[in-house]
Amino acid sequence: MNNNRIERVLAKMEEKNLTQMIVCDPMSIRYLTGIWVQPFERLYALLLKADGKHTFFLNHLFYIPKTPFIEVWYSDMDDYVGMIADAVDPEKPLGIDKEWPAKFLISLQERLPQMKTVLGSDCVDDCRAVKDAEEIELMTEASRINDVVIERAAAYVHDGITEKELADFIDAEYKKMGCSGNSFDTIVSFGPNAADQHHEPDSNAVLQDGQCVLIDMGCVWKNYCSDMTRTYYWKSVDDEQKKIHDLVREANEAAEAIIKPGVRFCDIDAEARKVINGAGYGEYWKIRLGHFIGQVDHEKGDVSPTNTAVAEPGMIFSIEPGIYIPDKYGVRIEDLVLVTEDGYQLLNHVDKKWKVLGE
Ligand SMILES: [Mn+2]
Repeated sequence: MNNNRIERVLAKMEEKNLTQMIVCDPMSIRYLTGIWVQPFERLYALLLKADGKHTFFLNHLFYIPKTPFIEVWYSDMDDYVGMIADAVDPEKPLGIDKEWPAKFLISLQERLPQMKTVLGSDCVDDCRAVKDAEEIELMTEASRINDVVIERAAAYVHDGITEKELADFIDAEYKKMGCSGNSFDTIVSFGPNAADQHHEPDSNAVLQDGQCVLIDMGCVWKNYCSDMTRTYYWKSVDDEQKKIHDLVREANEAAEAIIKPGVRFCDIDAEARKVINGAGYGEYWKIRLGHFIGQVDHEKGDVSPTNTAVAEPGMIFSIEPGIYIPDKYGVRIEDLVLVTEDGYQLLNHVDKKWKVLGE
């Protein structure tokens, strides 16, 4: 159990006048308790109470060590929603995890029609957004591994390689480095395929001279994710590709340069957009600049024109501007950034200038 983290969540609940809340996202529960259960369709919930009397609802199938919480064990034949109804205070609002299945929530609402239910996940998600020292160490290591593996991948590119072959190489390297897996399916796209931002590596796409090689990849290291994108060029690069690459790199660096505590996310986004829009390429970049990351690749929080929240020390998010020209090519340059007490620190260190491979 992580008392610090639970205390932080209880403080957020107090701000929202919540005295009770259901947490069910297995990653949120692991974050608070250190316990990992994959419940699939079964009910799995931690009921947090302002008075510290937290209750864990567990199916006999779940195999976990003894916890410091009040444990309520149920079988598949029990009235488990009724057990939750007995444990909550129907006179007070109940915070609900955004991941709690409607089959449990609506059933509970039908039993306790007088009880108000409100979305409560922000209490946990806003804590998860600000990483503590242990998490920062794990995410720094996940990004260090990503730096090593992308350099190996760039060196592995050869004549006749397909997107799928390069993606498989990256995944195998992660395994060799001891990663438990990928934070998302590795993206490798050559030439025109790079205009498709979430392109799936194709076993028929063979690398041609002069094409760009966009690699967007992330591993999972001790439950924490990395995420980085670099764009390379095979055998040669033309002037237009160089110009677009430099623009994206400038947008990436301009945005990163202003990051420090107190800066609004919309203003970080605007720095990158100024560079790309100013050069007339705005129509080729229509998505947000970045996303938060932690136990999953995309966590609550983003770097976008509509997010007026401010950066705080300990937050980790991506900065990933791009220019995507349909039927031609795409360029994306992505780093993970950690907000420090007086500025920022990049978690990725791979060079961002355009680079020709195979020369
Ligand atoms: Mn990303």
